[in-house]
Amino acid sequence: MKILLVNPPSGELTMGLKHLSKVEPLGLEIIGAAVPDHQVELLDMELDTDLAGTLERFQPDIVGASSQIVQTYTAHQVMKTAKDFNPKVLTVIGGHHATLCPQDFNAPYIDAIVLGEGVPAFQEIVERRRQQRSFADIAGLALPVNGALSLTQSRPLPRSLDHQPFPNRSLTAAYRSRYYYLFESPVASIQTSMGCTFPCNFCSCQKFTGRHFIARSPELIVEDLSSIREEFVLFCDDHSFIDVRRMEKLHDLIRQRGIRKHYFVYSRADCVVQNPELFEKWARLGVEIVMTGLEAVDDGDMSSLNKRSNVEINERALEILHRCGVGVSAGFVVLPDFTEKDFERIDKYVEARPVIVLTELTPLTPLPGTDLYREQQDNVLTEHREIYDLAHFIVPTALPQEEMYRLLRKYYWRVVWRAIRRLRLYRPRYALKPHIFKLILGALRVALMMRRAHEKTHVPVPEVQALHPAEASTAVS
Ligand code: B12
Repeated sequence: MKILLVNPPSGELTMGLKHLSKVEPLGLEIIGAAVPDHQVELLDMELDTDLAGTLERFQPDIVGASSQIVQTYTAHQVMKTAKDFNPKVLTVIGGHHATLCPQDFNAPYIDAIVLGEGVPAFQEIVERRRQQRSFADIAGLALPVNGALSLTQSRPLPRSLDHQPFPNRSLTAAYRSRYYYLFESPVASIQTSMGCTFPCNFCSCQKFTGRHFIARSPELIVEDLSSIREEFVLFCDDHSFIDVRRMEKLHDLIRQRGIRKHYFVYSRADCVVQNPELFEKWARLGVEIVMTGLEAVDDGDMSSLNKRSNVEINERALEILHRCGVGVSAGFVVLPDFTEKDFERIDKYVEARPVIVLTELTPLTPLPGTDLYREQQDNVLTEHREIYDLAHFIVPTALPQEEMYRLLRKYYWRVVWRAIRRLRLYRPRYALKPHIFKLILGALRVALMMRRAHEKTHVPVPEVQALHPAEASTAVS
């Protein structure tokens, strides 16, 4: 059979990271690799929007799309276009937002919604389709039937990710030279684990796996890594370092294999503090930047997020990473009651700590499916999924929204200049990358969008959404 996998573009109203990075759709590369007996193509609509032409040329039997929240409506468009093109095409949606909020995809032109890690369910769907049999007894699906969603029996979480095939990176061969992540290009992604066991109330990743950490064996990761041609590798995990012994072993295997690459990884600050030697070793192995949610510069703000960490821990983590010669990309949550004083405090904090090369200022965003969404559901200003991009203010703020975006712009410019200064000191090779022009244009675009961002919460929600109002779903278990 012919299977077309589509990464829908993020929505037009979406701003932020989408203008500063383009990264391979790793989930779809894994899904594509899981059905090796079939002819698979991957259309990354972030870089090629010709869906109609691809359908016409390839004539697929199955169209599968992925879904982050900001892709909700474009994913609908992909599914609808495929069905309109040929009603016999089987349309399947999977991915992060479809898992947390399947009701957002309850539409007559969507045949199946895959919940959670998608490999076995997709293999079964393809096999049943080949045999022209029903999907009703495939576990872990939501099936739109006569306007309602019918859930099949739940699929137990996998114990590890070792059942997954290696991603088929040849599916994105045509795009690879255009992928970049902030100041790095070309870039490849790898997944070494999924999920996080901590209960931060704003995070949707822990909900995706019901607060379980699901790991891939170091031996398999090294095998996958050794097939990657790009020098810079982004770890697409929620918290790579949660299992310290696994990361020790992975480190040792990478060293033994003589793999020399540069890495961008995620870790909680408390994990750095508990394992300084491990981070020293990984720094020597090639970790350039550790991305960590510091979240706040005072403990009161931190505890409101159920982060189970504190400012003292952040401080010690920064010292350790500084000593290791690793840069930090620090995320801070912009709370709804912030005034300019709070932005200024974060800015001063960052200015005084040269190890922080990048800063993210993220408006508190109740992502559907999280505990925060449940708490704030009656308070959200809009259900428009395109602006649930961690860059818009979704809940009412103490200051007028226009003022909040002005402050966000003002302090983001400081972030940009500081990043340029610090990266030149820290990692001089970054300054020379040719895709820097894309980054500059992206940053200007975001700055322009932020000027009008306060108006976006009033944009009417597209009909697909209005028909199926979202309520938070529980994690798949
Ligand atoms: C790498 C990454 C990015 C990359 C882009 C990756 C890409 N090509 O789409 C960059 C850095 C550009 C990025 C940007 C953004 N991201 Co991002 N990103 C991630 C991250 C860290 C890893 C994604 C990944 O590769 N995972 C590994 C792959 C293997 O898993 P997967 O994609 O989920 O696929 C599996 C299943 O979902 C399923 N599946 C997926 N698709 C399909 C399709 C079918 C047909 C089937 C059957 C199954 C299936 O099977 C796959 C194999 O198991 C996740 C965190 C996370 N836990 O996922 C956040 C995450 C996805 N990002 C998120 C967000 C909010 C954003 C941004 C809006 C803003 C921001 N500040 O990050 C922007 C906008 C992105 C856009 N589309 O425009 C949120 C999404 C929340 C949500 N509810 O949807 C996440 C979950 C992080 C979070 N903070 O909560 N991101």
